[in-house]
Amino acid sequence: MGLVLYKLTRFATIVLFGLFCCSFTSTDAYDPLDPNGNITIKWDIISWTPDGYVAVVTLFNFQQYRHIQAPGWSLGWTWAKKEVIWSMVGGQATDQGDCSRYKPTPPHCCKKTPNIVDLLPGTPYNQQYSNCCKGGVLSSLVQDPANAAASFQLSVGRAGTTNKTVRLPKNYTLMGPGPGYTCGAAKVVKPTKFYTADKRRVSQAMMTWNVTCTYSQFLAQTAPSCCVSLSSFYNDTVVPCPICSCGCQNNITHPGSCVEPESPYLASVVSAANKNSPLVRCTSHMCPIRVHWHVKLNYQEYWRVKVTVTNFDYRRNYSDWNLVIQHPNFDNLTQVFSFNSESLTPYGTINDTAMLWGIEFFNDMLVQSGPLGNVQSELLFRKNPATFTFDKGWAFPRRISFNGDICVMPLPDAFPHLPNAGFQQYVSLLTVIMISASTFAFTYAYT
Ligand SMILES: *[C@@H]1O[C@H](CO)[C@@H](O)[C@H](O)[C@H]1NC(C)=O
Ligand SMILES: *[C@@H]1O[C@H](CO)[C@@H](O)[C@H](O)[C@H]1NC(C)=O
Ligand SMILES: *[C@@H]1O[C@H](CO)[C@@H](O)[C@H](O)[C@H]1NC(C)=O
Ligand SMILES: *[C@@H]1O[C@H](CO)[C@@H](O)[C@H](O)[C@H]1NC(C)=O
Ligand SMILES: *[C@@H]1O[C@H](CO)[C@@H](O)[C@H](O)[C@H]1NC(C)=O
Ligand SMILES: *[C@@H]1O[C@H](CO)[C@@H](O)[C@H](O)[C@H]1NC(C)=O
Ligand SMILES: *[C@@H]1O[C@H](CO)[C@@H](O)[C@H](O)[C@H]1NC(C)=O
Ligand SMILES: *[C@@H]1O[C@H](CO)[C@@H](O)[C@H](O)[C@H]1NC(C)=O
Ligand SMILES: CC(=O)N[C@H]1CO[C@H](CO)[C@@H](O)[C@@H]1O
Repeated sequence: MGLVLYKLTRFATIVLFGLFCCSFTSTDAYDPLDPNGNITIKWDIISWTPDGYVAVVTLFNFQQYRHIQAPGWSLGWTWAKKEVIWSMVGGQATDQGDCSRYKPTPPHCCKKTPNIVDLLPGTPYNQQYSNCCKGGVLSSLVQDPANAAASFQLSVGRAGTTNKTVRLPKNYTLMGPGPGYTCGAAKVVKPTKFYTADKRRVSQAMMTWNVTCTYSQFLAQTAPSCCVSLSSFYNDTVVPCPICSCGCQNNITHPGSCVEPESPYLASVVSAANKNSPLVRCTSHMCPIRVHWHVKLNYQEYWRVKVTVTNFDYRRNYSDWNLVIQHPNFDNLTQVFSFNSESLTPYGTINDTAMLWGIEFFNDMLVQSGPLGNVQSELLFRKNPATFTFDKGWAFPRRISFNGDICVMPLPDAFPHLPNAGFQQYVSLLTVIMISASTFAFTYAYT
């Protein structure tokens, strides 16, 4: 009877865990941890010119934890009429297009579908615009709100010269830097008001429109780029990342898709021409990033976890990396020793997710694979006696993402378990039911 009940609850937990994880890997643009996350692009016409207007375009990253890393964003659109860009500051079109019919000075860009990128740091002052020139890098709202916006200014010709004759550009595209963002149609909104620094004068844009872009990992069509491994003080087993989490080693179809650390060719391959493509160390998971969660210590009122993020890519440094981790005990996170942390609470009542990121100049840069290619920190949680247990893998995270991409987890069945798990069924039955119930509540709330 006891055994049957035990098996039933165990089965239920596994099923619910399954539901739980699948509700997260769902492929639509909606992110339950960041339901309002978007990048909003705002155009403010600040003055009219004889043949068009001068506009300031600003990208705001309203996403909690997804940032845009090097080589940065690029923004494209389709002009509605025969507009040209006479000049730009704080950004540039990647392709001038055919400007042969303009003299004496050709426009900056004559393409019907211009594609704009940010300028690089160190751009001369006369080509800068406020918030520009960061090489297209945009921080996330939680990690660095001051650097979550970028702007450039452009002077548009052959366009309307009143708010009745201007046609809004269509078909906005945003790369960040890869695919994944879809942009909606531009919408005219109330003109932006600009205040002087002393707030004693306000001016306003001639006309303003907004475009909202949202991210979907499905559209990005990237293979997973990160996986999770687990261990604990109470069981010697180290549960590795699932095999082929991010792809399989395949010498036949992809020779050279990874490199062995002892390989005599390592140095030459790493410095080879194609520096932008990843080059991962050969592992069974083939991921560029592995997050290891080790349940380290058990105190009377607290317990302690060590989190290590390892970079297996020989060609890539991750600046301003971030982790988002979900575990029910994050409502009582007491101390994070060497990362920054902030709780992400999309639903006020469920406080189970935290964002962790590096400390500036200390470990905000996760350098390329090698002896220094990792960052680590310990987390101290206060136990809530009603829910705390080492049983049934409770101490392990429910979900982890690195830089906004979900990491592949081992199956709950493989989690290290207490040596005498089978004999604790009566003691832990209530706990199991509570976990199942709360898991169910999460599943319900998040789908
Ligand atoms: C974009 O994000 C902002 C800030 O979170 C939010 O106010 C706005 O409603 C969002 N826009 C859309 C279309 O979701
Ligand atoms: C255009 O300007 C007029 C007068 O300032 C204003 O009433 C109208 O709402 C504006 N239209 C748009 C689309 O901004
Ligand atoms: C917008 O882009 C889509 C796909 O690239 C294309 O089919 C469509 O014709 C474009 N619309 C305009 C107005 O350019
Ligand atoms: C337009 O975008 C700006 C800046 O992102 C935002 O403050 C404003 O609320 C947006 N307006 C609408 C109607 O979404
Ligand atoms: C790939 O090649 C290396 C070296 O030639 C070999 O050690 C390794 O076992 C091979 N891996 C597979 C999956 O065949
Ligand atoms: C990564 O950073 C280290 C230390 O700052 C630097 O030596 C190395 O060249 C960088 N590697 C890449 C691929 O950018
Ligand atoms: C969530 O938990 C963290 C860590 O204990 C705490 O700092 C934060 O205030 C909590 N947030 C809410 C909305 O309860
Ligand atoms: C440790 O956990 C593994 C499951 O990952 C299990 O197979 C093994 O029996 C456990 N070890 C002990 C000593 O119970
Ligand atoms: C033991 C303990 O501190 N429990 C607290 C955990 O967090 C929840 C919600 O923040 C509190 O209600 C508990 O008292």
